[in-house]
Amino acid sequence: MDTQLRDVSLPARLAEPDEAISMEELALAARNHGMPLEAMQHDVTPAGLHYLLVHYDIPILDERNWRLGITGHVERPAAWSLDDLRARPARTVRVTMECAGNGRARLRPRPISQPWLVEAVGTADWTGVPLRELLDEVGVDPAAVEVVFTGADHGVERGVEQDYQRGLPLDEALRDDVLLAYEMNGQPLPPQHGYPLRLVVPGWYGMAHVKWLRDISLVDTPFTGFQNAVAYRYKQTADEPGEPATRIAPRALLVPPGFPDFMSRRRVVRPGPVPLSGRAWSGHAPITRVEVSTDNGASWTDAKLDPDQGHNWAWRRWSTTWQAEPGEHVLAARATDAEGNTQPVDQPWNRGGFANNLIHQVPVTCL
Ligand SMILES: Nc1nc2c(c(=O)[nH]1)N[C@H]1C(S)=C(S)[C@@H](COP(=O)(O)O)O[C@H]1N2
Ligand SMILES: [Mo]
Repeated sequence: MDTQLRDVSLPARLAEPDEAISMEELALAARNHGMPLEAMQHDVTPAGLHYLLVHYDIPILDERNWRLGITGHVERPAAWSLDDLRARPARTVRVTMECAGNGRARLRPRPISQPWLVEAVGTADWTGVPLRELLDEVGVDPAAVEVVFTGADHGVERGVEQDYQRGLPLDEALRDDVLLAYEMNGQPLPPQHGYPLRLVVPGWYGMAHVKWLRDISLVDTPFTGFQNAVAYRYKQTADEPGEPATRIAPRALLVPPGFPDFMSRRRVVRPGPVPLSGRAWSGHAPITRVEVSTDNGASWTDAKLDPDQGHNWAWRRWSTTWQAEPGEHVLAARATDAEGNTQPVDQPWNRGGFANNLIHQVPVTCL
């Protein structure tokens, strides 16, 4: 541990073959919870069931002495209180957010980090001020290329002490659905989801949606902070620069059918028609197809898609019926989006365990 704290930019570690989940990984998993998959029955995930990821500690902030400034390469730097932001025209976007590390714990070798299975996802209605309106007001300097968002949380990660910070390319920051959100599902942001204000970048993996915002700054060279330049990059080896993680790869998940065994969580169903449903999403393009297999991937049939929720950034419900027969089965689902992106049958491995959108498989016992 001492070495980890001192050595700058240690690569993330990979588990040895058959190395079990450690107490450190368990400690992360107990703080950073996933969404129970049965919650996919809701269009909008109730806030307490939305997945949670916090790198350091949840900062305790009070909006009465909180202000947000926009500085750097702008013509008229400015700052706002939360009331100032609330007084402006509000916009709400329904967004499916997923952690880039979702699926990591299933990879072999396993990257040692928050050990997500598949439940690091949730959908919320985020309400706030379009970032673009504030940028127009301060006047973006033509030299600016990225917007850097700084959170009020502070920690050390692989030897680098830091505030949680992310840079976002200016063209993405200027999209009209990128929000500075002060409400989640019609309520003030809960402390763990970024109170009093967070960034929402629809379609991008979770790491871009900076919580507990305390500063926004425009820069004239790409940001080289840890979360952009070291973490959240697709790398096969520790010393290559890698490509940045950005948009969410398509994924379909099943609401676990029937009922679970307490310890193994294996699913149990009775023979006969079993309704199957779930959700599918992609940060690249709308979902156009979900296929379901009830024979461990040997054959696939199209599921019925509900109408999408009126935009590209919230998950889409799918459903079908399975005629279950006594025995052991493996159910699976796979999503395809309008750009033809789909889910692989082989793990898309990288050292950080990012964007592992392997097909979801659910073993089921039919009694
Ligand atoms: N300030 C700050 N913002 C943050 C994080 C963080 O640790 N600190 N974690 C990021 C990551 S990795 C994810 S996946 C999402 C999780 O958002 P949620 O906890 O609201 O679901 O927040 C992002 N924003
Ligand atoms: Mo994440």
